[in-house]
Order: sequence, then C-alpha cells, then structure tokens
Amino acid sequence: MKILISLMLLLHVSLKADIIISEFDNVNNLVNTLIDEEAYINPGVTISNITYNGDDRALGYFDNGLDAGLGMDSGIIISTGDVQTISAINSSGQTSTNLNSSGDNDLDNLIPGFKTYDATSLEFDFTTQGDSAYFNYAFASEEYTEWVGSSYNDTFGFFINGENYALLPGGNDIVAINSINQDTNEAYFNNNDPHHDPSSNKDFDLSFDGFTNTFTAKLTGLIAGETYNLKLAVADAGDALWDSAVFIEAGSFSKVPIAPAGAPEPEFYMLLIIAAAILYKKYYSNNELSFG
Ligand SMILES: [Ca+2]
Ligand SMILES: [Ca+2]
Ligand SMILES: [Ca+2]
Repeated sequence: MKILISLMLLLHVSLKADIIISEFDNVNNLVNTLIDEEAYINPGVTISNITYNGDDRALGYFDNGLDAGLGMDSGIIISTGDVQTISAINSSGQTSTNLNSSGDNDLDNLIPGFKTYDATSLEFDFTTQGDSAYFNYAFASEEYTEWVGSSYNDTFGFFINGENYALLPGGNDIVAINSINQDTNEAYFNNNDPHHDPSSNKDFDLSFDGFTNTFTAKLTGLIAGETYNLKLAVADAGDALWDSAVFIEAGSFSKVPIAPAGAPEPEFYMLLIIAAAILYKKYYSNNELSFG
C-alpha cells in the first residue's frame, strides 16, 4: 500500500502543471477568447468596436489556472502591472510594476475618496440574442492581506453604458480590496499570503497574495438585439504598486451562464484509473487461477 501511495503522490506531482502566462498579441484575439464559437451552446452574443486603454504589458492570457487553484483553467488577464510577473511561485508579498499609466474616472467614482493609478481597461460593444449576458471572473491582488483597510484599495469594475455591475454575490458590495478580503466577504476569498498570515492556504500555486472565488457576472434586463457598451477595468489605488488583476474565463461570455471549469481535474480521474488498474493487477496476481 505504501508503494501505491508513493506512486500516486509521484504521479500527482508529475501531472500537475504550473500556470502559464502568455503575452498580449492583439486586442481582437484577446476579447474573442471570451466567446467560444465552438461550444455546443451558441454563445448568442456578438462583439464589435473593441478598444483598450493602458499598457500592453498589463494584458495577457492564462492557462492551467485550475492547477494554480483558480476556479477556471484558461482565459484572459487584465492587470495593473506586468502579467509576466505572475507565476506559480509566491516568492514575494510585493510583486509590482509601476506602469506609469493613468487612473480611470469610472473606477475613481466607484471608490469615493480613493484615487486610481495604472488603470487597464477593455471596452467593446455587444449584442445578445437573449435578455442577458454572462461571464466568469476572479479578482486577485498583491495588496492582500497586509494592506486591507488602507488607501491601497485596488478595484475592478465592469460598466455597461457607464453603470457598474461588478457586485459581490447577494449584495451591493463592489469588487475591491476593502470590500472582499480575509475579514469581509471572506467566504468568497482565498488567502494566499504566507508572508503575513501563517494560516493562509499553502496549496495555491499563484504569486498573488489573495484572490476571490470565480464569480459569474450577470448582465440581466437587456433587450435582445440592442447594442450595449461594456467596459472591463482594473486599477491600483493609492499608488501604482502592489499589482492586482482580473482573470476572465475563456468561452464564458454568453447569453446563458456557463459553469466555471472548477470541476475535479482530469488528473484526478486518471489517478483513479491507474489506482484501479494497480489494485486489479495486484488482486489477480494474488488469486491466480490454476488449471490441473
Ligand atoms: Ca505575492
Ligand atoms: Ca502597478
Ligand atoms: Ca496596488
């Protein structure tokens, strides 16, 4: 049995893959990643007039998110720093890049009394075939956990025709350092800050010191066929340091909600099959049939 457990552990380590971060190529590819035309569910949304504001370094793609502990596997990143500093190893509590980008007025209005810096935003028009649109996202930040409650209230918003719809489940709280963290709305928060909080989870393979669960954004009450302007924006607050980012799941922008890919990983099933095969072989080697 010891051999079996060792084998399973070894296989688990070898099958686990680090999060992969890829550089920004162009904004059309980036945004079109959100729509999965190949999916068996017709996304029922169309996108046009794609633009972005911010530094090219702040945009990119991610893969193997589930192995890192994110509630989704692949998609796009919008950040307040250089996405190439995102990795599977949380070796620092203060990873940051000062992009020298300006702030964002919509985000300033979201957090009265705070000023934003290093804003990155994606903007596009969309139409939906239904009366709704959905996408899956998670917010992550290096401000966690030590700068919670301070002026470094980094925030994320998505605005339809100027109004913010990025709200935490069951309430009116916005997505920001001071409104979701280890003390507030903590049920939706993943503490990954061993540098400041020994009780934090050690199983996440992500450089951010904390991140939220994966939320499904619900854009309801829309009119089928009408065009809406959507802006996704993230920014540092207080200063341009200690980065934050938003991960948005590939193929999740749809007229119907798509369940985040946080299901058991394929390696789990593979381990089950391998373990069953070993046990099967062991059983029959101990109970060999004899003829004659
Ligand atoms: Ca960190
Ligand atoms: Ca920054
Ligand atoms: Ca920051």
